[in-house]
Amino acid sequence: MKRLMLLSFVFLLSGCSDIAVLNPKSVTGQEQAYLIWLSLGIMTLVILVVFVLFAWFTFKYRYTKNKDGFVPTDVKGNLKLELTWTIIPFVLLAILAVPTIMTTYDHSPELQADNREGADKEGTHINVTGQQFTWTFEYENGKTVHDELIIPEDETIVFHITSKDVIHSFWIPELAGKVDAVPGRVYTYEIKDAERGTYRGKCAEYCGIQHTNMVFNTEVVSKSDYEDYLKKPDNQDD
Ligand SMILES: [Cu+2]
Repeated sequence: MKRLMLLSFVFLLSGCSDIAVLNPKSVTGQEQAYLIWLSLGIMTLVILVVFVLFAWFTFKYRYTKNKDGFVPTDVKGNLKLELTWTIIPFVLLAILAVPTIMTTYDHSPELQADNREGADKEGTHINVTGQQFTWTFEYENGKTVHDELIIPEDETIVFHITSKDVIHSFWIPELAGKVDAVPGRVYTYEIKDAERGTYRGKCAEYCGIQHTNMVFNTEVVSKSDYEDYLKKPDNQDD
């Protein structure tokens, strides 16, 4: 039975070999993957220390015959130990919090204006609108396209994300983490230096009966191909 459980665990793990989030194709994705590995590293360290101490104490203070009737002396606090187990978690949390907050703010810059036109930041600006059950992408020259996102490689793309109805979530797992698309608000989100390729995008917030079909294709192309693409007419089908 134990072996069976172990085996099924190995099978479960083997499913993890191709996690897009851990194999990112953009600088933004790499920075986010680094945070995942950093937190995993710190958690592993903590769990190892806890488990080793647990095993050691269980063994050391186990019941044996010659401890019969033994009553340990009453200890009233230990400043050194208490300081140690207060300061170490504090330091670990700081190591985790500082890069996480810096990266988060860096990837969601505050701009002078919510909309593409008034934004002060360098890069390619694209308005993203979620609506049951489609994504609309509006480029800098006004070109508007549904469920197909074309972006230039090796550039900073600034998305201005919003929703027309309910909360959706904009997610291209191979390029960057998800961002909520909230009606009445515009969130800015940057994807830096994407590699050329085709990636799946999806809505990552359950938004209604057709939520699963709220997907889009992302194509990262060369800068000249991107310029050519902008000149082509919209593919608006409604
Ligand atoms: Cu959805």
